Amino acid sequence: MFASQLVALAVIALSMKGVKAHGGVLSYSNNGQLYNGWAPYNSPDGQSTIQRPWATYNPIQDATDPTIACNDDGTSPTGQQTATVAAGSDVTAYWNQVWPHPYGPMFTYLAQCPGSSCDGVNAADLDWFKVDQSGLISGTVADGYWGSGKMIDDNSTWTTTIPSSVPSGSYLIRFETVALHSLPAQFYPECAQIDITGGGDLAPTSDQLVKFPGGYSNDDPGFTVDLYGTQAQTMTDYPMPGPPLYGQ
Ligand SMILES: *[C@@H]1O[C@H](CO)[C@@H](O)[C@H](O)[C@H]1NC(C)=O
Ligand SMILES: [Cu+2]
Repeated sequence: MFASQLVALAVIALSMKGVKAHGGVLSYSNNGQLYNGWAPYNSPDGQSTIQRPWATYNPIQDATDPTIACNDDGTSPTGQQTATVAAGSDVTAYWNQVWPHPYGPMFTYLAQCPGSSCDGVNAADLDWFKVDQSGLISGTVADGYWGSGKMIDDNSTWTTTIPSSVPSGSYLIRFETVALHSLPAQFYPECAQIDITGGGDLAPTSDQLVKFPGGYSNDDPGFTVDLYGTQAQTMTDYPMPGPPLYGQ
């Protein structure tokens, strides 16, 4: 995609939404059921959703930001709900349309909560493991096809299969898109509460577990890559940030 098309997309998003060309995960689906997300610009009173509250459409631009786990302070409101999700099933996250940033990776993380519910659990206290990622799919870092480009092509959605090997229990699921068209990188993470049923017995290993903040650094090559530099024009390997993928 060319810069002029990017600008055109941004202008469309701007005029349609009346807000900046940013955003986040607005809803989810699993097994044919749609779950509305948190509405960050509405009053928190009476909101009841599986999503953890989040603060703003603006990106986080510090990989060690205290809100990098879920784009908020990590706590749940009184109306917090939890979706029951079967291990092995697909969870889809819907970003606002049309997502304007086609250059950058996609990630999905899970974190198990210590008790029988994630209610009230601070997302920054949890140990997260990565269950899905998509970086540079084809082409070069300069103008290739990225996970976030695929997300846009898929109706601004990303679908992750909950591994059937994951132990049953209460989890936060963290969908994230990272935009690299300007630096510092733009992080867009949001989280939802799910109870995974019918799971397996493969716990993540210690090297697969990270805290947020903690799992990312502002020096990670995958977050400092310059799309407009000479090197990017021949670079076809994108260094995936974060811990190694679960189950491999
Ligand atoms: C695309 O996503 C929107 C929500 O953002 C949804 O209302 C619509 O049904 C989706 N379209 C298709 C073809 O799935
Ligand atoms: Cu944006």
